[in-house]
Amino acid sequence: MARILITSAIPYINGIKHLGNLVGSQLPADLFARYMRARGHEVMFICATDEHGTPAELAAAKAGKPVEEYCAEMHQVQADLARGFRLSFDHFGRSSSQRNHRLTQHFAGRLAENGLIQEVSEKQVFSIDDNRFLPDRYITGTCPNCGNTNARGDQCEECTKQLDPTDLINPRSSISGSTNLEVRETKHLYLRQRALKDKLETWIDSKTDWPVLTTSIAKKWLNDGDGLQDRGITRDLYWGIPVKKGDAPWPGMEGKVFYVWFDAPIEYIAGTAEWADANGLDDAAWERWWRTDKGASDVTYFQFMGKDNVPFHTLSFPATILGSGEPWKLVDYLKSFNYLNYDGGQFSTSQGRGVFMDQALSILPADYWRWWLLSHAPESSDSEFTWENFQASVNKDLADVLGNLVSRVTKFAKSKLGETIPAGGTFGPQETALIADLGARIQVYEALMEQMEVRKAAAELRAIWVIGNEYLQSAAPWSVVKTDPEQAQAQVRLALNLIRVYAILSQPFIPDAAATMMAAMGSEDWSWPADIGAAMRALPAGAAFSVPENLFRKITDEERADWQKRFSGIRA
Ligand code: B3M
Ligand code: ZN
Repeated sequence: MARILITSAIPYINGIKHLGNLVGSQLPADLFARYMRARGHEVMFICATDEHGTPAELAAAKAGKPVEEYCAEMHQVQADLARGFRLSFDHFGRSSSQRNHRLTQHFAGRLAENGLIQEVSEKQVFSIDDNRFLPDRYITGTCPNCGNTNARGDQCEECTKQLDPTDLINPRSSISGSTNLEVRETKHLYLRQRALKDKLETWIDSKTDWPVLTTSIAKKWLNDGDGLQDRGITRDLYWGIPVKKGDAPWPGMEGKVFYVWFDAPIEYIAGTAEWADANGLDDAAWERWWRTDKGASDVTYFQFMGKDNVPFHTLSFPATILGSGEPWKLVDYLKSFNYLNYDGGQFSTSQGRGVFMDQALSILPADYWRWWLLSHAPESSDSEFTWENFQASVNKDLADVLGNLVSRVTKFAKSKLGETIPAGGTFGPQETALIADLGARIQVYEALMEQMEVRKAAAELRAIWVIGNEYLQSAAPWSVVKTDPEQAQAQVRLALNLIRVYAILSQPFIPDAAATMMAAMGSEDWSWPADIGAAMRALPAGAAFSVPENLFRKITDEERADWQKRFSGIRA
């Protein structure tokens, strides 16, 4: 049994996430966490809301609420939606927690002791009309790297380059749109990433098994232009973690807060500490996941995120960890995703374009979305959500292939052989062949799940469902029952066992349907079918089973057209 730490990029607090956000981090992380638990490993799966910085302040101002109140409310909304999508976090924390305050201040203190913090008196953009500094997202302009005219002061989302507000061409205030800006002097802390370049490079070079998408982005920014840049880690903002050196005040930095991207990844650690607190456990309980001197040396750590988050996780956060000089766990494997597009354009939170998590659950249960999103995860390239494709996948994969098998088998068994697992007959060559085929395919499925090849794993799972249908089609117990009732009993017994095995294999993708299938088979035995021959004989003859409610319904053409229209515009 291995110990597996999994974190998903923590979603910004500013509003409900769209399906593109979901499939880029939280959902595949959940798939992996569920699979690893199903294999009997000890899993710690952490996510949180990212509550600081300009996104939070801007959204709270727009909602007309104090930022603390806005964050508390939105955290609850996001936590409820996560539950709705069956995201199985061990803890869903808040980056504004006291745990994160203390840890962030601790890391800053350590970095300062190690000579890796520089106090810089620098020029920042000040908006005369807004009467304030414009850090990060408070400023918009043209990216000097790729020409995107809507780049924000901290990063260009088009080309992923990390930026400083003063890098932008034709800058304007994100609050008022004003271009009446001037540059003023203010003091800030810089993390001396340059001094850590060699360490970072050696570490990244050691990650030979990382996906190309991840390492290419990391290398690009490591060697960009004149190399890795030192980064400002403080801001002139009200909302955030006050700048302190550990527990001590930081002279000259009064009234300033840490930059959101400095404290956000530290929340992965703080979130685990919040988990311990919430469960009445001591510090040792979370430290054994994070401190290699306190038990974490046998932990394997996986991160999941969209590609725009990769530079922060391959350079900035590791710089914090390495620079601390303390034995904190570094990521072992970083799985990143491209973008999911929406019906001929982009999903966009700022423009309200696409389908958002609350809207999705209001029209169909979580499993329908989980299946489509995961089976179309934007891995090797961007992918696109269209309503036609969604309808086709749900109707074919879920309703025709899996749902139909379950309902056909259980209904036939009940009407012809009664409501218990039939005892008669023995498995013949056809059954033996199916079991062998299943065993081979399950091995492929396991390998793909372990490699986090999400789309390919979904395709393999679907293939596993298909061979069950093919078996039924050719075995045809509904005909055999007339001539050889014993043989029909063996066939049905096999098919009912198959439903249980499908529940176990499918659970990471479609947990609700899997639970329904398992309950219908009258079993609670979720143990992984490592020995498929035994697993296909697991249900005791004579035990009761039931016919489940229809597992999946089909999406009609009218519904598809209706939703397409309803979600074509811009969310109010
Ligand atoms: N909140 C960006 C995002 O939601 C950011 C991720 C933080 S991960 C530490 O895409
Ligand atoms: Zn750019």
